Amino acid sequence: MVNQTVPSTGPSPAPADQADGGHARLRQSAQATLDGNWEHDHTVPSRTLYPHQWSWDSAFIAIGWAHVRPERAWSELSSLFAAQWRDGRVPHIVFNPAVPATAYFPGPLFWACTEVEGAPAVATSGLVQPPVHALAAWHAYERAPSPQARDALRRLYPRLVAQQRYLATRRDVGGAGLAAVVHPWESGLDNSPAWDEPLAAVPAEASVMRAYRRRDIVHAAAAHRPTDLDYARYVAIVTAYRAAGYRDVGLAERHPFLVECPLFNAAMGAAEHALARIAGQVDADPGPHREKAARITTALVDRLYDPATGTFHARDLRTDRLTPARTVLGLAPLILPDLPARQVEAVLAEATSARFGLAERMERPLPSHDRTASDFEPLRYWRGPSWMNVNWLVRYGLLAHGRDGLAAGLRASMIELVETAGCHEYFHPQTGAGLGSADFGWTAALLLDVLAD
Ligand code: 2M8
Repeated sequence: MVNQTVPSTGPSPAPADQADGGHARLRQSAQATLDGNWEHDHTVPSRTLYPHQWSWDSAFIAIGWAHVRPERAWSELSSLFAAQWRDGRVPHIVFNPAVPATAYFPGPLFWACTEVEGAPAVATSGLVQPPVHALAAWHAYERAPSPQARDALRRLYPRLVAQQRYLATRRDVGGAGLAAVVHPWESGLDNSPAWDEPLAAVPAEASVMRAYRRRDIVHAAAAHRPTDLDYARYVAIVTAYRAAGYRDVGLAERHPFLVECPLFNAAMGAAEHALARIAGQVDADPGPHREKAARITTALVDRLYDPATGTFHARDLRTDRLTPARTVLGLAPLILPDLPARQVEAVLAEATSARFGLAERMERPLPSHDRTASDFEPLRYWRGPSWMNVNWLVRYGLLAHGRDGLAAGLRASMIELVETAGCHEYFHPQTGAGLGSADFGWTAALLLDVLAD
């Protein structure tokens, strides 16, 4: 047994650290990252790689701000929703006009959205990202409730409802109650192996990228990013959508990439659950949100769960087949509190298998792809590395289903990872080394959130 009276010879933690479970410095460095990325009314994901506002980044970042400067959480979300299109879509990028157009590819000139009817005056992209905003808004409110926060929630509520309406109507290309993503960028997991099959069907040559200047590989190693062929296809899909004026009517007949993603749709269902709770605070009716949530969960299980693999997959609407990759996307439906017990058990079996390694004592957080797969790439972006946001979502789901021991194991591994490597964008899933951008927004924000529990 350690004699507590013997003075330690190692560096002793500062008094504030002792009072904070040893995490005061970690918390300070996470807040410093958020402060450094703050830009008048929003937070950039990274000053180098992503110098504008990103949609789902802002949602996760708002959760972190709620712990340290709650007014910024609401500014983050309201600045994003100020760029909402008339049809309800929340753009995946809101461009900061003060940043040179060439700082990020593809920039505002490539998207050419300000000319599109129903787009806002500020330059944006024409795509969306997973609708995690209602969940984030509710979580931020619960973390720091106040009359000001409730007013902000009240102002946000109709915009969150319009976002859901856009996805549930214009994006229900498959006609079964799920939303389709029209570009891998919409999934947020850009080069996930889940998209390999549908993406391979998009005609493109890597050589077209000679006509453009990728900015990402100026700031990050090319081996850690999507390939030129991936980018050629990303550009081809945007070009097709842009040529159609970013209209969704007729997508099934003309668009080259149409996929139902398990994470995206789980977020859409979780958003209805969150809206039901928000409705209770803003004098609205929670009933319709609960009904919509139940329908989304049923559709998700019917269409994206494969009893043969015991996990959720993406459905390629162009072939009407599930794509075979077993990625971390398949674990995301756990965030639905009404996921049936059978699917909960199956997803937990998948998560605790050697593929993902979830355990009450685990060395590293979940990877983005099956560790045992032949196409697992530990350095390349969403094809293997660990990311804080998907780990946060899975932990949220574990807590929702009362799996506190597993949630605690995941939390400890997330904290240890960032404590050792810093607030990086993503991490080597075996060594824990930091990859991509340093000082990354959602890593800092979600660390603050898990530290608070
Ligand atoms: C990454 O995506 C952008 C395109 O949207 C890119 O690679 O340039 C993804 O990790 C995405 O999930 C994230 O929202 C964005 C900004 O952090 O970067």
